[in-house]
Amino acid sequence: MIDLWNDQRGTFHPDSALDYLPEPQLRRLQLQRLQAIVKRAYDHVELTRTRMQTAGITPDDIRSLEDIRLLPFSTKTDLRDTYPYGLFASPISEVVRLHASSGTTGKPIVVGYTQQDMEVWKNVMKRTFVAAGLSRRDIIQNAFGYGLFTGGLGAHYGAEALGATVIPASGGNTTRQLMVLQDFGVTAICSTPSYFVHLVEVAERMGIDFHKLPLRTGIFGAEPWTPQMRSYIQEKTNIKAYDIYGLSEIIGPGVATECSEQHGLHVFEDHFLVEVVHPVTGEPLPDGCEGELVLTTLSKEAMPILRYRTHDLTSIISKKCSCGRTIRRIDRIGKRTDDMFIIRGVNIFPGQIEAALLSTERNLPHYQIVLTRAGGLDQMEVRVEVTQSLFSDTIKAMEQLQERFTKAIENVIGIRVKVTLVEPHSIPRSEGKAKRVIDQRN
Ligand code: DLL
Repeated sequence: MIDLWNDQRGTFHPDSALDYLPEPQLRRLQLQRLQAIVKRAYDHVELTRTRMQTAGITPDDIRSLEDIRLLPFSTKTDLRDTYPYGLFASPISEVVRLHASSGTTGKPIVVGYTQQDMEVWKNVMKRTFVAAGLSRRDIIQNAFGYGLFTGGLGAHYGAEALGATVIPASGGNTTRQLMVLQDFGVTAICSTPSYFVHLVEVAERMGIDFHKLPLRTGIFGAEPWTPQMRSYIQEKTNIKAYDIYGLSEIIGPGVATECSEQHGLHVFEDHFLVEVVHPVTGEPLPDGCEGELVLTTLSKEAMPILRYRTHDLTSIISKKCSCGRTIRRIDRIGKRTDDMFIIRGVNIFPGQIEAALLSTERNLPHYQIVLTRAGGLDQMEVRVEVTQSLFSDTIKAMEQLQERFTKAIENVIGIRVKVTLVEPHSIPRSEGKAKRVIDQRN
């Protein structure tokens, strides 16, 4: 008998049928949904209506998918300016869930979901797990934080809908996480990649051998991580590590995900319309060109978002994926437009530093980038935590290591920056998103 829950290829699942729609059908569905969502936002969201009126357009002007370019962009500032419910297109009595995401300043942004939005969210997360080869037979430890953050509950409902056994571990309490991991037969784990690396490190100190555990899949996201970090995780723990992407403003996790090919992230295009634009001019860029990801929700009732500037940098991969999915892929997101800092005229992204450090030492260093300002110029220091054994080694060995890191960073960014080796465990660990950059410039 064919097991529709998870066939031998580990990819097909009835709920994933939309991943394989013939392209013309997918585009037709997108256009229908786009027209409906633009009308919904125009009718129910004052800010959208005013913007569209200023631009001289009405929902009737959206006749093709390309017409999306007629619509004005929306940004995080819009969510702040209309805090908390100003972008809602549904009365609060129809909103069954709220989440919030902390911004860099002051108040968080608030996002809402109707019952129908919850169904969509559950469905895209289920498809995310299926793409990673998971089925109802899996035992999933969900170490994304539960609460206002979308990661915990988003993954939870999707995993339950899949029929898998979900352990709502949430983030933190590392010793208990490791107990669960060892004792509950866990086959898959969800967390930020940096928290998983922390788990691995603590497990090592406790003498736990990942190779002896049934764990085989990691679902990681919510922060940028490098291909080097993926290799480190996969080699160290013998699991397959998948990248998943999403953001609260659009739905939470469940916007895009990797499949078994681990080459780019499939966007759930039946629910999210993807564009890549020039980060400065906002002009659309051709497939394959790196630019800012712009997303439009195609089915979100409570909070339809049109042409949202994510600040995340990526490109659209138009080549068909060998997994057979027809929904297009975006490249993994390694940087954001607002991540970048300029040191001595050179544009630098934190991910470049991580890649350089990992190319030097096979054992993953914990690191932090500290930005300061002296004499009007930005300065950067890279603090790298060394392992116990290295730390107790000779001064000469430490100096050599420091020079290796400095050189590796110079090779990547083209300038020499200060590298400081710091004691083991002196860089704070995060239960959720890692804080890689400490900005002391103001
Ligand atoms: O981080 C939603 C999420 C939860 C995604 C769990 C994946 C897994 P926010 O807190 O609103 O939502 O943060 C969204 O995080 O704009 C990216 O800059 C970054 N981000 C999320 N996933 C990835 C990823 C959740 N796979 C912001 N790679 C986004 C790189 C990511 N950056």
